[in-house]
Order: sequence, then structure tokens, then C-alpha cells
Amino acid sequence: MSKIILLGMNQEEDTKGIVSQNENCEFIGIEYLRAYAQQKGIEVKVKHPPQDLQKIILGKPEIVGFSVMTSNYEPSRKFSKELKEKNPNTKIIWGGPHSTTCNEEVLKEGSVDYVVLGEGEKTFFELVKRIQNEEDTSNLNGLAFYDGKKIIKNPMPKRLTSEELDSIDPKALHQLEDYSIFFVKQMPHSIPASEMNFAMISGSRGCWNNCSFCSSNSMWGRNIQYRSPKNIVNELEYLVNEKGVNFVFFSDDDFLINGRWAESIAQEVIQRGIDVNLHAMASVRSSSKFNNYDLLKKAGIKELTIGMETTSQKLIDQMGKGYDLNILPSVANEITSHGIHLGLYYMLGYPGQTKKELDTDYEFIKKIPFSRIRAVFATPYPGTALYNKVNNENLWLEGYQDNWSTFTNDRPVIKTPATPEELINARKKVLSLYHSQDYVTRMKKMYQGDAQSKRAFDEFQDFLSGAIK
Ligand code: B12
Ligand code: SF4
Repeated sequence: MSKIILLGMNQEEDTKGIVSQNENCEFIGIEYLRAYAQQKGIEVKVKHPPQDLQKIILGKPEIVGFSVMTSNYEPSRKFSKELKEKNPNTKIIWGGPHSTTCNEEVLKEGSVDYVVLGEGEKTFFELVKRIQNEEDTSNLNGLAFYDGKKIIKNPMPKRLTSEELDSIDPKALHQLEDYSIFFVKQMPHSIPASEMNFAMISGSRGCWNNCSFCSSNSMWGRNIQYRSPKNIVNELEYLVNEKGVNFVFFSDDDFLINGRWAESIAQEVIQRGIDVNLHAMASVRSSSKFNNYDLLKKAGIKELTIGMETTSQKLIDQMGKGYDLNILPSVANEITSHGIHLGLYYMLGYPGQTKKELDTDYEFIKKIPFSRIRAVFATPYPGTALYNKVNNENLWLEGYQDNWSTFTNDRPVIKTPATPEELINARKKVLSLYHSQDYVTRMKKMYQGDAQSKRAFDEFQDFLSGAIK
């Protein structure tokens, strides 16, 4: 058993929920920690999801790190507690968005020794080194811990530079043998989930915006660090050639915010003749300014998912999304006119949302040529303006305040003028657009002559019949 282990636990609640049963992805954050430490001579094992927890306990590891989002807080807490009780000498370190924003609550639980705040590579490496050398850890930037009397929270560390990010070797980053364990079921095109060998690539860190519901900002601030296009494509090439990966999800918050950078990546992919299905996310604003979709299509970008979130201008403004709803149809048509599938992020149940607004959403979305819609219930993640608003105005639905394991996006948790039943029905109604003649005709037109895409569509229809009743 390895002495240092990093874990990404699965969420326990809503595992049958429409969003939650959709995907199983690489926890790229802990892969980065492992790669960075390994390049500096410290061996670390990554397990996501961990298969045999008892085996980990019996192995008496020296250090165990947990990557914690709100949705997997509860299983991470439970296992940390058990681990600490059975192996009091094991040092337990938490990191990730939930640990960063809720570090005090996490440390008060008692089983976590250290919380690493924000970007983790430098702090994690230095912390492990100091633990192993029995050196003082108390002045380490990016660290929160309990000193026996109070919780100490040191300043955030300096972010990794582009050069430092580029220095992480893709071979050290992606060490799994089998990428077929990962899937995204709700991709009705390009490649069936059952045939996916799926990996994540993180080309940049941080986002320019500060949307009220998003915790990206409390992790990274608003400063974006980009890796170089060549370095990103080295990673892609390695995944495709050495690991048999055929589907890659760019986890960048806004892939198109720097259009030149996105174009350079696409040019490099085309020049090297890499054949792979790519997916990226972008904001409505950046995609409205981008004008080289043909290039993206040639490079293998099969879907671009944009952060629409709602179709009420009032709510768009309250969310701080900063786009004009009137541009959305033309952005959507522009993307699809180049043969790129359009994905929509759609959020229901934002404070103040009425049944009438939900009906308007449906009518609006009906006219947008989407291939995929990811419909989630607004969820106030700690560290966000939305969380503060819901707390200050006591907008929690009964039983949900800080009930972290229910924060899966698969159920309403906020009080709105629309009732929870109306929200759930509105989501079903929007998702029923997948069965509409319009949608089926549109998809058939897009996959014409492409047998793999046709299989993807058929498999998606099977998934739908189980997921949306
Ligand atoms: C890509 C992505 C996904 C992917 C992949 C998720 C995955 N398993 O990795 C998909 C689409 C599947 C997804 C799903 C969900 N996601 Co998501 N996702 C992202 C996104 C955009 C990028 C994540 C990423 O790859 N970052 C790049 C890596 C390098 O950073 P990182 O993972 O944060 O890791 C660094 C640090 O956090 C830290 N760190 C992380 N773990 C650890 C552990 C230790 C021990 C240490 C020391 C440090 C450390 O060091 C790492 C390296 O610097 C982020 C937003 C963001 N910008 O981070 C949201 C984000 C992480 N997701 C979020 C949410 C809510 C979800 C869902 C719950 C939503 C849903 N129900 O649909 C699900 C949860 C699924 C699950 N259980 O895995 C939230 C989390 C908020 C919160 N407080 O929990 C985020 C922050 C976005 C937001 N809305 O605010 N997501
Ligand atoms: S644009 Fe996306 S990643 Fe950036 S703050 Fe808004 S929701 Fe978060």
C-alpha cells in the first residue's frame, strides 16, 4: 500500500438523479497534485473513485488527501473519521472547492489535520515534504489548520505560472491504465458513452467573471493562467496515442474567452492530425465574440456548451452573467451552422423565479437548436454570493440549509415563488424536448452518414427512457 494516497469520493445522494447519473469523470485536480509531487520525487497514489476503503485503512497510509466538492463532502467526512479513528497516525489533508470555502467547519469536525486552500500543487508538495521531515508546517502559505486553540488560516499561495503549469509532464498527469471507466451519458452525439475512452484536460485556470452561483472565483480569483497551446496539444496527443482516449472534455471555465489561444490550440491539433472528439465550455459573451467556428470544428470540437442558465434578463443580470439575452439565438445558430453541437447549461429555481418565467424559459429553449441541455436546480454553494443571499434572506427550503450531501443540483433547495413541484415539472417539460419531432429531425440531420454518431444518438435515447420518466 502506498504511503500517500489521494482520494476523490463519489457523492452518495441523488445517484439516480438526472444530472448525477450522467457522468463519471477523472478528478484532474488530484492527478495534478500527484504529478507535481512525483516530478519532485514524492510518490503519490490517486484513487477515484476508491474501490476498497477497508484496504486503504489496513494499509496504514502515512498521508491521505481528499478532493472535496460539496456533493461529496459527506462520504469524505465519514471516511476521514473512520480512517482517523483506526489509524490516528495517518495525516488527513483536504482540498478542493468545498474544503477551501468551508475550511473552519471542516477543521472543527476533528479528523482533518490540514486544509489546503485554493490551488493545491505547491502547498501539498511542501506540506508532505515537511510532514515527512518532521518540520514546522505552521507558516506554510495556503494552509488552514487547528493549532490546539484556534483555527489558523495562512495567506493563499502564489498561483502557478503558465511556465510552471507547462512543466507538468502529461505522462505524469494521466497514469490510469483504463480510460473506459469514465463516461458522459448525456451526450447525444459523436460517440456513444459505452464506447468512450474519456479524459479531462485543463488548459487554463480561473475565470474572468464572477457569477453569483459559481465558486470558481473563490478557488482561483479572477486571474486566468493559461498553458501554452503546444503543451496542451502534447497532452492531447499523449492521451490519444498512448492511452487510447477518444473523447476529451476541456474543463476550462471559458474556453473561448481568449479567442487567439483557442484558435492556436485548434491549429496545433489540425497540424498534428490528431483525430479525437473534443468538448469545451464557454460563456455566451465569449462565444458571441468568437468567429472562427470552422477551425474548431476541423480540430474535432464536437460540442460547445454555453452558460445560458436562464432566459429571464432580470435573472441573467442578478446572476451577474453579463450578457444580453437577445444575442443568444444568433450565437446558438452561429455555432450549429458550423456543424458543432450546441450544449446549454440551464438552471431552474434561482431566487425570485416564478412559474411564468419557467414557462417562458420553455418557449425560448424550444426555439434554440440545442443538441444537449444540462438542466440543474440552482444550488447555493458556500463561498458564493448566492449562498449569502439565500442565508441572509432565509430562502432555504425546509431541511436543506447547509445539508451538504443534498447539494447535488438534482433537487430544488431554494424557496422561490415557483413551488418545488413546479420546478421539477418544468425541468421534466424542458427535457421532454428531447422527444420532440423537431429535436429528433435536427439530430438526424446532424448525424447523417456518420454511423458512430447514429449509435451515440440511439444509446442516448435508451438512456433518456430510463432517466426521464
Ligand atoms: C470540469 C468540472 C466538472 C466535471 C468534472 C468533475 C470532476 N470529477 O472533476 C463535471 C462536468 C463532471 C462536473 C460535475 C460536477 N460539478 Co463540476 N466543475 C468542473 C470545473 C468547471 C472544473 C474542475 C477542474 O477540472 N478544475 C481544474 C483542476 C486542476 O482544479 P481542481 O479540481 O479544483 O483541483 C485543484 C484544487 O481544488 C486543489 N485540490 C483539489 N482536490 C484536492 C485535494 C487535496 C488533498 C489538496 C491538497 C488539494 C486539492 O488542488 C487542485 C490543483 O490545483 C469546476 C469549476 C472550476 N473552475 O474549478 C466545477 C466545479 C468543481 N463543479 C462543481 C459542481 C457543483 C459540480 C456538480 C456537483 C454539479 C452537478 N451535479 O452537475 C458535479 C459533481 C460531480 C462529481 N461528483 O464529480 C462546483 C463545485 C462547487 C462546490 N462547492 O462543490 C464547481 C467549483 C463549479 C461551481 N459551480 O462552482 N464538474
Ligand atoms: S462564467 Fe462560468 S466559470 Fe465563470 S464565474 Fe460564471 S459560471 Fe463560473
